[in-house]
Amino acid sequence: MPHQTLPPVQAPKIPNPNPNPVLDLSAIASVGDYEAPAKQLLDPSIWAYLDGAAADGITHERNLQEMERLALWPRAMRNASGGDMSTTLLGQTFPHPIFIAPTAYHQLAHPDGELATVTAATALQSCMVVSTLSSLSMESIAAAAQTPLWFQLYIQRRRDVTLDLVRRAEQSGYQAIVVTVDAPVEGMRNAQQRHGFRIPPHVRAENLAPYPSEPQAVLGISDSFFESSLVRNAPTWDDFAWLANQTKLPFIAKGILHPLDVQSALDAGAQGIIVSNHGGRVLDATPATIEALPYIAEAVGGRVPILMDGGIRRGTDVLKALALGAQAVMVGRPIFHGLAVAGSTGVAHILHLLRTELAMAMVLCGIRSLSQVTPALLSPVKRR
Ligand code: FNR
Ligand code: LAC
Repeated sequence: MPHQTLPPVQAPKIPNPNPNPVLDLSAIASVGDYEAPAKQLLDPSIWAYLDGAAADGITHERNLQEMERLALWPRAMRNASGGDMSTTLLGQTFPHPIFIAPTAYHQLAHPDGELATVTAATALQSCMVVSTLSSLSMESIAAAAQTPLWFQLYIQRRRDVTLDLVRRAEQSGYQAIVVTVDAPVEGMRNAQQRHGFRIPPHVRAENLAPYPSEPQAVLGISDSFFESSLVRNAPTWDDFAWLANQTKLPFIAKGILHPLDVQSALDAGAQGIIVSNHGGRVLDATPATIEALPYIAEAVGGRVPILMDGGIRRGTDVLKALALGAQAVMVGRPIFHGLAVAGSTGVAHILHLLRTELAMAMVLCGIRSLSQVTPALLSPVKRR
């Protein structure tokens, strides 16, 4: 029998919203294709913040490289019709496992900021995790959302302020609190320093605007970092546990990389774990998240759901993370690339591409449902 010719799968072309003649957006076919035009459009110091990583960027690169080294091991002739990509977490079913990671200040990339992002998330039915440091208020983002929202919490120095943030999230309909546990201090942001990055005056952390600003620690040459207020006031699992007791919303710990931290998180009341190294933006020289994931999955032992972020750029990456024990993934930097190039349309297109690629990879691996995804989907042979 002759080969049947498959129709080419066409990504919908997006209209060029940029009058900038230097940019040819007609060539955008993948998530990665958004990066170069985004860089071209943004001020170099803004790019250094949005796309940058800590120190030498080794962890960030490793997230991408280790993902590439893994190989899917497809199975043939297994019909996948009737398949679906839904995933159930914390009692809630999501139509697909591709979530938007919490990231600060979307207005740095596009004037519509988080409103553009949440519109895209709604269109593609993605769960969006809204950052404590969003450039629009969590209330205004929620008012525009018709998709599940989670609120990412940076525990503040003052407990009353932290609690007020949680109450506001409850009142505006957020369905979970994601507490970021891997960034008590900022990390060596050398790219930002080299470019003299400052948050421009028209952008601010709108959620924190009602509260007195926290004093900035300035470290003199002979001051001990360990004794600085930053380190002295850094949150601990006790704060997490105290907070988790104040609300009915599920608490999820974001930024777990070591399997020995899993029990501490669960003891403190975490009902979900996000394997993350903050996209390599805090501590450089760590394992990639895809390397840490199987160890954490083993430590969790199915007790709570696991999500992973860092280096998700393809539908096949989603499948790899799911094969190693995640139930969903989150995407960070590409959201900014989409925002910078085409606002809401760009973000929607990025989510659409990832979702389509995941569906295609499932069909090609003969998988009908994400519950059929197991470690057997990965080949033991890795790229060197
Ligand atoms: C982040 N990230 C982040 N995480 C968080 O918990 N709260 C935050 O406010 C931010 N802000 C933020 C800003 C920017 C510009 C970036 C790039 C990232 C980390 C984010 O949630 C996620 O862990 C990584 O971005 C995932 O890696 P990829 O997808 O960027 O490779
Ligand atoms: C960052 C902080 C805001 O990664 O989490 O820039």
